[in-house]
Amino acid sequence: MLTTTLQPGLAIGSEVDFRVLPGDPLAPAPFRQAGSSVRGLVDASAEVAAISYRTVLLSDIHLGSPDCNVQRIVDVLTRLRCEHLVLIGDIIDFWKLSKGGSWHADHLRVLSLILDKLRAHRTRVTYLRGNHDDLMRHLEGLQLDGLHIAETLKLEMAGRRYLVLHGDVFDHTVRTGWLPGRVADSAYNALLAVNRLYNWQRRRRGLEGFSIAGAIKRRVGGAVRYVERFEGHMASLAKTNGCDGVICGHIHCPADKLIDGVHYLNSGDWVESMTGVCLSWDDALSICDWSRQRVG
Ligand SMILES: [Mn+2]
Repeated sequence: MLTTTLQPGLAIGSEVDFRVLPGDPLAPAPFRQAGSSVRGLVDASAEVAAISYRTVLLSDIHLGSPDCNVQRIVDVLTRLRCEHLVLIGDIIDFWKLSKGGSWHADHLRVLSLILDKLRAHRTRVTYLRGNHDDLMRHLEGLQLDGLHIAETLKLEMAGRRYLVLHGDVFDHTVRTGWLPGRVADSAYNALLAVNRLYNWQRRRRGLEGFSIAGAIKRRVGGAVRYVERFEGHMASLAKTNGCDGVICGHIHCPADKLIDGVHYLNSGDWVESMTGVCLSWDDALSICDWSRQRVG
């Protein structure tokens, strides 16, 4: 089991191992070079009807938070068909709910849609806990029909072996010189509240929403270094666990890059980016961006 003292170099446990094998092993998709943002990102907005992938990995939906873009995730889950859905933590924001939060019918609808996938579509669903839904840790190891609850997962996709986990395990290390966990969370929440007001004004002027936190993570020194440290730790964790790649969430910063020979993928979130990692039926792994699709 993971603890807060885990360091890169230690193997991790409590994993569910899945092997995703295409009918014909195709050459793996070429990696993109390291960059500060998601390049070559698939614009999923063009897909107006069914969204069909072999495997879809989503994280940081934050149900129960006023900052969750719940209509967008409802829209995507309604149209999504896949063999395997991996939820990489912070799906339900119990931190927010413990302070009241914001829970309405659409938040429950997200959970219903996920259960529908299990029941009606025979989708395999793997739920990996995050820090905001750490309560799921108590259900770790549960396997019920197609539902698996675990801490980490190893997936073979596109000819490579990926370690999949939320990514909060190094918070105590990564945040050194930046902000401690709960303080950072409060500062982030305050920023999101300002962002909500700012976007409300932008939309009144007919402009698209803008993520202030996203801009800070891309441009402000301390935040940029935090993101880089996080990504480096995740890449070394993948290596020490015998994997060629890592897929995580947590920092709300979608990315697809190569770090020290490790393929680093971050699925992003449903607060700022509206993205996920998707494996197509012809075995291509990419980040899908649903931020610009029309909803409702
Ligand atoms: Mn998190």
